[in-house]
Amino acid sequence: GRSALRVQAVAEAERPTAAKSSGSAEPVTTDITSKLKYLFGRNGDYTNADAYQGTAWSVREKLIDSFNKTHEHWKKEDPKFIYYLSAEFLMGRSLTNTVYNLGLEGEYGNALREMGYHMEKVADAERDAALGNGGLGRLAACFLDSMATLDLPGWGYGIRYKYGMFKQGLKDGYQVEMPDIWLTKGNPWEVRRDDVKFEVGFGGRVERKKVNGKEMTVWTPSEKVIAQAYDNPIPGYATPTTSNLRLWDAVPVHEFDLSAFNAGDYDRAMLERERAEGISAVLYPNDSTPEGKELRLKQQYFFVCASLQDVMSRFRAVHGANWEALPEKACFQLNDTHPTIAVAELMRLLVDVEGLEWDAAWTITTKCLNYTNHTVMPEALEKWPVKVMAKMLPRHMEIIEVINEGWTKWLGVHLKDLKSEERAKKIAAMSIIHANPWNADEMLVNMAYLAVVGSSAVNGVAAIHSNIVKDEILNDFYEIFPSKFQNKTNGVTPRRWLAWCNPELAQLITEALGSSEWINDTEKLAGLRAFASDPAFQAKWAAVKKAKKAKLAELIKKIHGDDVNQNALFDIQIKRIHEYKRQYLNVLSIIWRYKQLKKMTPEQRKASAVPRVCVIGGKAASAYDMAKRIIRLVTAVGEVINKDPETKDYLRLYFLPDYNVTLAETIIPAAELSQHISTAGTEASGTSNMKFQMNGCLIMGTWDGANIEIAEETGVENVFVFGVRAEEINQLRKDRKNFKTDPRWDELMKDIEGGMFGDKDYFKPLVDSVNNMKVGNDWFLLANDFAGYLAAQEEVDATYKDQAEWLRRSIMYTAGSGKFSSDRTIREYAEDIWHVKPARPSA
Ligand code: Z15
Repeated sequence: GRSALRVQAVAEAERPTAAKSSGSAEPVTTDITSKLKYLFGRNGDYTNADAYQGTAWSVREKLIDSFNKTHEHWKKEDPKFIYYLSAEFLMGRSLTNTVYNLGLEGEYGNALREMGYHMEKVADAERDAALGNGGLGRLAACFLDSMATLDLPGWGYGIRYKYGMFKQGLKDGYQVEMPDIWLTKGNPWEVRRDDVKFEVGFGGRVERKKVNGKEMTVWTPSEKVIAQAYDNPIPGYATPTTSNLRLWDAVPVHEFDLSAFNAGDYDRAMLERERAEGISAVLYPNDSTPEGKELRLKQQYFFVCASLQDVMSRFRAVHGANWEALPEKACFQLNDTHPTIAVAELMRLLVDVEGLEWDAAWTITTKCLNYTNHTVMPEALEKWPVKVMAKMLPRHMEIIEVINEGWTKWLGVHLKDLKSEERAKKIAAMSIIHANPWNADEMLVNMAYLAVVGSSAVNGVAAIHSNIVKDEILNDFYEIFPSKFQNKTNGVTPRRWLAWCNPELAQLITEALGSSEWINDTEKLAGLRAFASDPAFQAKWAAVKKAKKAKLAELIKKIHGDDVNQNALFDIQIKRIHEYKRQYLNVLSIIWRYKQLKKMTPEQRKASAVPRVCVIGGKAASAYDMAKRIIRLVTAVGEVINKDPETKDYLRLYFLPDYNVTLAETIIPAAELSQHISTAGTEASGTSNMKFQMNGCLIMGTWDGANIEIAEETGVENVFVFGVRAEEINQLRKDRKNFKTDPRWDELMKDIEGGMFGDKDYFKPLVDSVNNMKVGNDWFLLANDFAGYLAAQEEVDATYKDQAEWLRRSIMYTAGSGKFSSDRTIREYAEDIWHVKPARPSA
């Protein structure tokens, strides 16, 4: 709203180099109406959706000007580039982010107002670019924002999915999935590059041939597609730098198979098109647990192959075939194992296509690549059957076999001091290719092992996670290459996740700190600590939270038709639905709260109950049956408690459907308590925890992922911490059968089983999954953490009753969030792993 403009006006005045605008509306209104006229054939009487299109296509031109300037500069300077390879980029909306990052809110805000529109409502017409599932994809988007803001020469590379993350609806309380048809109205934020196309092959055969007297390997694919580039300019904040996210679309090599078409065989003519387009058609909706579908491997190879060819062709245009120098000009970050086929592809391009010797190519490859691990759960680690890979990528399978031979041979020498039996065991355990532990006949390619062997640096995404990577899942590798392993604690962009989504709070912070420099120097937020106990400041802080809660209440009303008590504690858990994230545990505590309220007299409730509005949101992967049951449990419990006249003033539970980036931008500023309650050692980092922290939301959390570092920065005493520690997990799992459940737990299980929330047959597997104390059951140890969780919830109530203390903590959260800017994370990657330096174009 308006205060965003004021914040921005301050930022703009202080901005060192950003192009400053007069804020005059006239040329902008003319431009917007001209876009509507000539691009859309419209003449006056525009809806908000029209105004969005006109504004977006107008802003696009400023963005492209900035993009062109930046790339001219980078072309001239020829700095080293970082290429962030990721199967997912969860960008969300672009209009306001672009306007604010470019410092154009004066001009565009005024122009729209003059035309009778509000930026906020106009921006609401934009659809999210949802080319990602959750944390990993959104992290990539935050990283692009920070890379551009820090003037780092760097691009993202990924897939232009025609259909992004499915839209989630509810039908009778059950999740329904609908396709995300996001491109139908055109996309002003992309530029198709008709001159940037590469061929990508699949299948076929591999032969040895003499080429110009040299023995070469020649791969003849049986299937080919074209990767067509689309550029998505990424504006930095308070800098003239606009970088790029290049996404590949798959198109057929021949528009139609003409001979088939002529012969009237239309089906066959269409086949090639369908096959090609299928590759970039849809994002797989799995977060953390991959689906081993062949098409997924095809997607991975498709974008990696196109991206590497693209980078190499640009390098060649400047440096010729001097490939030894490639690592001085380019490095690649593998976002999880999804792009790991890059190890084999870079080898293929260097050896088979460029004719380098194997060893020289291997040196270049390992210097150029780095790998980020995002999960330690064994079922989540990608492994492709050798059979599948050999058929789809026969040459790559050969290359991986040769890499593995070299690797295991090297290990044999390196481990020569071990007894031969031990040595053999260790080598088998570290082999990139190994048998499927559940099916000895099937051989698998372990993508994490391939990534580690093929990379210079390997990192985890929070301190505890990086330690688990080193001490457990990749421990054998760590012992051999200790210096390869690093930690890079995740971060989020403070632009989208504080300044732009919560302009009221941003303005208050700017007033208190006397400058808006915190927007790209978040360590300055520490200055808020001085105000944490100041009653006048607390009152202003509370007023902002209240206004944001009112907005969320409006949304709940729109979706569920209910008015909620805006003085209630707003308690939020939004994230992908997964057993390890334990939304189920949250629901159990809500049921317990409900039962306690029911036992109280109206007077007792009035005197002592702390009213709560609980919100849960998140998508379940289409094939994740247990996650879908959890969603149904949430909605079923909500149906009972929200209309119970005895308790509805004190407790509500709402499931907000279709949780996405845009919804998060409304929910997070309104949250007072957020839940990050994964079983210790399972959540690699979490990133929404950082967004909540920035917005002054208190955290209820386990000692897991980045929660730990957030608690350290905020003051552990200000965080509601509960639950077992990661070091205890293995033993607790072994001791399962001796575990005595809490009587309150037993009662709740009986309630659900007995049909208190209906649907008892549907909920039976949920009860069974946690309630049978044998080894392997309740894998995520809900029962172990249950009592501690309820105790922590009581502490929350007691603290909320003391509003001055609650507000003090809230301010301390924002004040302690400086570390969690993705600017800090990216600076660390740039210095410790990428060795890229800022290259800012002149304004
Ligand atoms: C994903 O979103 C994450 C890990 C994965 O392995 C996949 Cl496939 C998807 C998440 C982690 O679960 C989360 O803890 C982390 O904060 C995020 O990646 C970004 O690192």
